[in-house]
Amino acid sequence: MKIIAERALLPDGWAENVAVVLEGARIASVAPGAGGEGQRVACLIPGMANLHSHAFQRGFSGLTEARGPGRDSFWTWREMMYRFALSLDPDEAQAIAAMAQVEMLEAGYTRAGEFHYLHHAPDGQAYDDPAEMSARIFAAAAETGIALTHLPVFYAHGGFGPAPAVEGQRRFLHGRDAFLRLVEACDGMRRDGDVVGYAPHSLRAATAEDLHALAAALPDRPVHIHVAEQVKEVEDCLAFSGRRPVEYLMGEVEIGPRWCLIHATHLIAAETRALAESGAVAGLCPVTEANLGDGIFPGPDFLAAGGRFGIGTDSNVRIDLAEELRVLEYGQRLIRRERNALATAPGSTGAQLFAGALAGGAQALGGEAPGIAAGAAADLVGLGDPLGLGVSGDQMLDRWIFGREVAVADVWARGRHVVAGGAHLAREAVAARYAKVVNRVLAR
Ligand code: NGQ
Ligand code: ZN
Repeated sequence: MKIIAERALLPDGWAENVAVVLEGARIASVAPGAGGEGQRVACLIPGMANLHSHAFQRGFSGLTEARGPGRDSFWTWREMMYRFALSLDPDEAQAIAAMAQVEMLEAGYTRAGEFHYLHHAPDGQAYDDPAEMSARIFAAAAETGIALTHLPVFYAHGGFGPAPAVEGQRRFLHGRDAFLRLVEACDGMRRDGDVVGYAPHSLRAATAEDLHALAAALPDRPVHIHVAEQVKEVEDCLAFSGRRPVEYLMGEVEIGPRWCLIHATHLIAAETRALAESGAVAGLCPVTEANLGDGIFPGPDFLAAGGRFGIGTDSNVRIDLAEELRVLEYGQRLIRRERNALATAPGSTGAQLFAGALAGGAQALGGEAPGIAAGAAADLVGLGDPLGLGVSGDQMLDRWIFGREVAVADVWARGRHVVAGGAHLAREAVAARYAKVVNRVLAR
């Protein structure tokens, strides 16, 4: 398979008339200025990593946007989310995950970091195969073609203290030994290019002792954790430990480049600096963070300190890569009353956001270094230029992220041409199954 890109974002910058030859799951050669016959794309960029997803939550997108009797918050949303989570069987979870993955690929993501905690049957008992629900995520990925970094979640407690888990959390819970067996089972499900990491859910769900034990048992893997997303979590952590969440986490375990701190919204200056200097990735999920009313990450200070970030679709309320980058930048503009707030050097903000998220996302998900180069994985996104604007590569990214004319047209995931004309090839079948499941769940 040969792609001819009018412009392509290569590791050392934009090039024109680039011939990219794919062989199986890899890029065989990249030749700028070559032209020739092949599948033409206006603009070719590397596929992005979506570093944080809870696939099942795609199934109740749009169902929590009505006001309840009191003041709504993250915590009232979480109650509704738990009720939804308790109702899903494995077939339904797989159908929803496939829909989410189809939309991720259509958005330009070629790898999903699935932060997976819906482990057990609705009554809280393990399935006959305790890894059943993880297997469903892998099965969805086999159908859709997305590369997976599967992050089985360790969830043992209901809050700081530790407080006992509540009834609504019963499908999430493990002891450490059973959890390690789950990770091992997931290792056995990997396809070529898949990665298995792990994720202590949060400082609420895992104690410092849990973190130590897991780090010792599972070295050399991506480790993800939710942290400091809500002010209440900061207050509860202070009351419990006298320290703020990120300060507490970094004081308890060695945080380095294998770590990804999801949200890390509420930081004081010392935490921002320490997190940046650790080499860990801040896993930002701007659309979900806006939807849930979390707050705004101190992006410019973090970047100025050399911090690394990636982006995730988290609740999957809306899966749109360009929108994540746009909302990330707009949050900063609104709070700082500035423009181009997350660009660290003169030049295209879209290109800098894209490059930052590309590098940070790949680091957080433990995949290979991304990039359009011979020998690299063939994870590629073709942006279309339907108006024939013929603009520069940087302008294509800025118009895609901030404007409307440019959109994802083609996606190759591990060499498979899964999105053409903006639509995933399995979209119809996956969407039909998904619609049935949502209607069934709503009727319960
Ligand atoms: C989750 N989601 O695990 O799905 C969480 C909510 C929690 C986000 N934080 C539950 N966006 O943090 O306890
Ligand atoms: Zn999350």
